[in-house]
Amino acid sequence: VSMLPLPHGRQPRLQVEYAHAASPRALLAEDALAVFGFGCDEAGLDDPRYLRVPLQPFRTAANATAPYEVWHANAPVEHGRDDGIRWATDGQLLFGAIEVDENPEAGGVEAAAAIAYARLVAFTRRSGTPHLLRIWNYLDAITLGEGDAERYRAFCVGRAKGLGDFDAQRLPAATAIGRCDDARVVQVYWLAARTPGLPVENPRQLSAYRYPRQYGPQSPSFARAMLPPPGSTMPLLLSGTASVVGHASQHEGELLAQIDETFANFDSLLAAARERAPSLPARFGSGTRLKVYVRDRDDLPTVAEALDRRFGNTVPRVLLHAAICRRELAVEIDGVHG
Ligand code: 3EB
Repeated sequence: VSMLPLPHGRQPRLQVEYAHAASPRALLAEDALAVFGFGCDEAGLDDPRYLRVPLQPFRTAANATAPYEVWHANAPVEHGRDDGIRWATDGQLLFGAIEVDENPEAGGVEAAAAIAYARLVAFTRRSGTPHLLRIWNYLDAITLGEGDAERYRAFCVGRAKGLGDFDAQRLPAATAIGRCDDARVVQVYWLAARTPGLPVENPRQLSAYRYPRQYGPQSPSFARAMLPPPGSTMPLLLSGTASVVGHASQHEGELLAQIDETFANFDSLLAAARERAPSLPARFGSGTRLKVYVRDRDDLPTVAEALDRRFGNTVPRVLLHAAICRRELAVEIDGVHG
């Protein structure tokens, strides 16, 4: 890894912004750790800090152009490419991204996930920022296949293999979502830090790493949320959250009830996080950013209206068309809160 030594005196800083711009280049300021463009027709940019996320954004009359997501850290940010990984760091935080093609003759999605995670872990461990805080996983046709042959379950097996020996109580927060461009490529991007964060579990939900066997041979490897390292200027990192109570999906076929249940899960998760970080606001507001993943394209306007009713314009959010990893789940939400 050719990362230059960067000043360590400062505390980690992360600010997530949804920004409209004619091109992502305009958003690559000196403090930009990462810039994300959503959708399949997003042209993009050849810079290690720029990542095209293959999920179609929902456009409304008021939101004719899709926003970019920008991660601001401490300037200056160093960036580069190593071993198929694009990375950027300010010495406190690391953004990394890897994409691994699935080869059906060589293990398919399971092997691609194992390769992606083994390289992610090796790279991050030998960097100056070895502590994983948050991981996003995007894979195609996530619920294709029956029983243990389902692609999400195979992904979970590959992820755990790539992670190697891990302590379930120290897993990062995560999202695993279906991309919708038919590309059989596992895309993984992550945020790591020089000092460890504190994983938070949700008292309303069984820890995902303890899910029973009925959901697959390998339970999903993630924490429900991650509190940032002490002293940092960073939000709480919220994992993908859906209408799951205990380990069971709730309200099959009832979109609005699933949304309400998801926010009930967030209320409980925030209460758990506030036991460790009392200054964290108890409710979502102007310091929150949400990404809302909606399985059926036709549900997008209904979800947009439900969020308008709940939050008005107080909580910045992006709606994305993306498949959830259980067929009965119509919506999943992740984000940051501070
Ligand atoms: C759930 O609660 C919904 O496998 O990384 C949410 C967030 C979900 C992350 C993952 C899966 C993952 O089980 C699914």
